[in-house]
Amino acid sequence: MPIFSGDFSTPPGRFAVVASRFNNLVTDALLSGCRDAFTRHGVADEKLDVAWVPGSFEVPLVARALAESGKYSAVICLGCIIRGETGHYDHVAGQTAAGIMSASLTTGVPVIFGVLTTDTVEQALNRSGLKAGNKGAEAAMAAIEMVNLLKAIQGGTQASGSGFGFPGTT
Ligand code: INI
Repeated sequence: MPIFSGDFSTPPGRFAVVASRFNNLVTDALLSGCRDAFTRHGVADEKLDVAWVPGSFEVPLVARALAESGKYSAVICLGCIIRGETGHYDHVAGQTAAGIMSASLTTGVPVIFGVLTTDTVEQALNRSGLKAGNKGAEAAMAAIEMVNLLKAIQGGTQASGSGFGFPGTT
């Protein structure tokens, strides 16, 4: 019985990051953690492209465009949505999560959810490099694992006509 798993060896291809400028004190730190995790796993900065969007709500459209371009092994989405006094948070958080999942399923490219959804600024800061780790670094690790898992499932071959191929490896 084959058991597939993705390891954390240096993955093939290029990676794209979509980062939201809203709450950029936090998202700058998420991007920094993401880059650092990639670098330490053999993905140099030259293999990372970054696209900035105004807010998390705009992330899914750009993530999908990047995934559809066929240039990237995975797309990492970084954002920070902090609950306010109105229902705005629920709409932005819900649609951002749904849009990111949709971008992944419609393209077949791993599109990783590195968007913080917190009740307070303190919780967001703690998850972007303070007491509770760095969600951007976690997102990079999830991307590496997913790319290597899909590669293992495909037996390391390029799947024609699907987003599961690994750009730059054939
Ligand atoms: N965008 C965020 O990324 N985080 C937030 O906390 C946030 N809040 O609270 O409003 C937010 N709003 C902007 C939204 O993502 C869009 O950019 C805007 O609505 C324009 O479409």
